[in-house]
Amino acid sequence: MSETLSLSERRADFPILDQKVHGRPLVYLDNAATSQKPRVVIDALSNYYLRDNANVHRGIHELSNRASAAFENTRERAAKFLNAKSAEEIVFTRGTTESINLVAQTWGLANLKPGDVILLTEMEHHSNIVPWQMLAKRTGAKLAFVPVMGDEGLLDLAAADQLLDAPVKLFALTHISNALGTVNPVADLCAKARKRGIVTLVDGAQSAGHRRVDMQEIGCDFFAASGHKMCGPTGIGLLYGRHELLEAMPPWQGGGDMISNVDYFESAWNKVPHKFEAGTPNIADTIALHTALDYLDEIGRDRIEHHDLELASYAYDRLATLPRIRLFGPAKGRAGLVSFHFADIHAHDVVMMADMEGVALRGGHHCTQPLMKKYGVSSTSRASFYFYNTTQEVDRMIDVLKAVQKFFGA
Ligand code: C6P
Repeated sequence: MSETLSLSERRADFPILDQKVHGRPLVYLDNAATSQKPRVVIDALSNYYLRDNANVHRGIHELSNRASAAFENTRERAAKFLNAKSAEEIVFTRGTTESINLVAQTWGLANLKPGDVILLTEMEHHSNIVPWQMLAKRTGAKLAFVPVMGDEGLLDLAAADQLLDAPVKLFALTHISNALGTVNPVADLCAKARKRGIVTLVDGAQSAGHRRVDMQEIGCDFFAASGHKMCGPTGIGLLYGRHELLEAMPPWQGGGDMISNVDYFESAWNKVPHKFEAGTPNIADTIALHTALDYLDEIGRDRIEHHDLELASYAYDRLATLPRIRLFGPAKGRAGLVSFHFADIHAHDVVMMADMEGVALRGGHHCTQPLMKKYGVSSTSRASFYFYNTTQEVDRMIDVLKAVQKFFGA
């Protein structure tokens, strides 16, 4: 990897990376599960609690004004980060999962009827399957899935074309697969859906912190993301929704802040996006997310994307030299993760042995059980990268995996 691509100087911003695990320097390769947090984000959290802590949208005192302004500034910042048309199109949620559930429970319940089709893909995370199954049971709608082709893990786009011609009401698909590293052509697919009047939702859990995600370019109606996967705190996520849709949708949870007027028997709703944010929100984490978004844009999301691709390609090529390995996802143009399976060695054994060497991987079904079943494996091992990871860390992972294979006599 060329020197200009190396973002390893950023490692110093992440105090957690500078430690030994089981006596070995930590190699953190579980970034698809959650990213680490730079010191500026940790400082933003503690500064808020040290100086500004108050409830938002309620008080008239100075601390409440400060907290409210910082909270709403994050909404502006998130709108800019996603290139939404306005901050009103950004709803704060707990994360991708909650964003998708919100759409299912509001837009979905209001719009779906028996026989309507909810189109998903075979590579979706449980968060983009189960809420739709629950909705289908309540409304009588049906689920259909765009097939994934072979171990390369690309969507069957010809099949997608045909499936979109069924009476599809919603097409919900992931931007980047957390189990394969596939990057889906979401802009093309959303354009095809839009032509047929189909509403689209893009699961951006694995993309938002790793590349530019532009709502106008992607052209989706909804986009879901998690702050904790993009250098932000846990417990704060984003739902982008096209304004007309948010406006027409009923609220989800009832309570404080989501109303404009309450009587004993009737209430009127607040304007969007507040209509969808009942109760005291996650103020501190929202404010610290602003810092995380600034931090990512200061590095440059194009650089991060390039770094991800280079590192994942390097890892993929080195992994491919190991015996009895099955690699998942595309060989070229992949996102910053690699998923693999050793014949006769369970992923949990791989990950436990790697952990003893200080290398943090993830082994399991990655919340994509239907996809694992399709591939006939119960689990895979996964290394997922971020801009602070280095080729030296990939080399250490490969050494450890060779030792694992030797131990198991593979
Ligand atoms: N994937 C992983 O290790 P939450 O939990 O709401 O922040 O994100 C859910 C989610 C939704 N979609 C995709 C594509 C995801 O990858 C995830 C989270 C983690 O791969 C935990 S299973």
